[in-house]
Amino acid sequence: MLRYLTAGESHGPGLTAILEGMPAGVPVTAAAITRDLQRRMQGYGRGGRMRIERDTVEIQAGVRHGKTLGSPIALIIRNLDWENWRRTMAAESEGEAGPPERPPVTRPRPGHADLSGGLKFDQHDLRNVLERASARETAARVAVGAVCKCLLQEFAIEIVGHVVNMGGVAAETEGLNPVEIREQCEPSPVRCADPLAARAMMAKVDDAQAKGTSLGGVFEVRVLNLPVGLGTHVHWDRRLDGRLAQALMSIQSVKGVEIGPAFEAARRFGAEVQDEIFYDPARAERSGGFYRTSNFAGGLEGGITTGQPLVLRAAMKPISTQVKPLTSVDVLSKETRAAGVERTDVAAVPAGAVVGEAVVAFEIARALREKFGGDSLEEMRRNFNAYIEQIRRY
Ligand code: EPS
Repeated sequence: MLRYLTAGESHGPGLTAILEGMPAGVPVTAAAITRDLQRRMQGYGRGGRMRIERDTVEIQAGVRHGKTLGSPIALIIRNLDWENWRRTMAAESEGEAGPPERPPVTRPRPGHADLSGGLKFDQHDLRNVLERASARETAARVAVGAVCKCLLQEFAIEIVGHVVNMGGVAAETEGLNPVEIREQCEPSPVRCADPLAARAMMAKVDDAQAKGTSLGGVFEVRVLNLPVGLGTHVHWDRRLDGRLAQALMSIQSVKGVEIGPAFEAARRFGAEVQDEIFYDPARAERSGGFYRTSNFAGGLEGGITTGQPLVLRAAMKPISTQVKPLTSVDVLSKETRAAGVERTDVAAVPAGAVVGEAVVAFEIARALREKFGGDSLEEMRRNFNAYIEQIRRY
């Protein structure tokens, strides 16, 4: 089984991830992982932290001479900001480390994990909660996802994440194919394939910044070239729709997930929103020649891939830290106070799209490993090819 763990605080020495269950022989380079880490750092609306960091990965285990060994893969991303937080975030006692550079955090921010986490873990310095709740942790997930993308690439499966709405400004991407979306969103400062909308989104970011507030939005992740049959209908915790939703929903700030045009389809008659089935053995190699001319299902039926592109959308609420703070209560004095202000981003939806790619890459890689197994890439590939042959003969 493919699984991973991450560890690390936002202003601690760094982030660590361990990914286990990759087959041996998959080409993986630190450069490929670092490329995605740097994509995650970008985006109009990012704050001061991204000017300090230069996220790069160190591969500590599981890869030799550019290929996976089949053993656990350990990845480290160092926090350059750690230098400014050594005493505040020291593992040693205050006596040993010296006085913290910053006072304790006692005024919880509405919307962040500060208060719920402080009460639950019985912590009165809310830094003990917010350091791990911070979206900095997503750098570790992006590193894991980049390794998973290396596996997916061996099966010609591709992933593209892009921003479709920011602060209420909608991108117009009808008529663009995924290759065009990728080409147009990659150089965009807001990772948006519609240049007109991108400009309006940036103006909205400026507006939010001037008002001392933040912006949310919606990003979309598409997965192409999937075979039919990943995931299963037989049990709730192995349905791929459920797993993908959980993966996306667990990204900091995400409050909603949609598969295909789910909320629009819910308003229409059933006959208008199913994907009718056609057959032509010359096309749709990865779905046995069966094909559809629409994709209302977003690439999943019964928790199983259909062979159509996967289309997933996630809604990010505006980041909870407000430069112009909202009302809160000091957890020590219990008096009404303005919420604490931590350094923050105005908007992180473009980064969210990169994190979305990563968590989806992991879930697809996991589903592939479950279906095709194998201890080496070659064994996995044989199993994959035999299956494609099986559905061709179906
Ligand atoms: C982030 C690092 C954080 C924030 C942001 C995302 O760094 P710092 O707190 O030092 O500025 O910029 O996280 C949040 C806004 C949040 O509320 O968690 C990153 O690396 O993506």
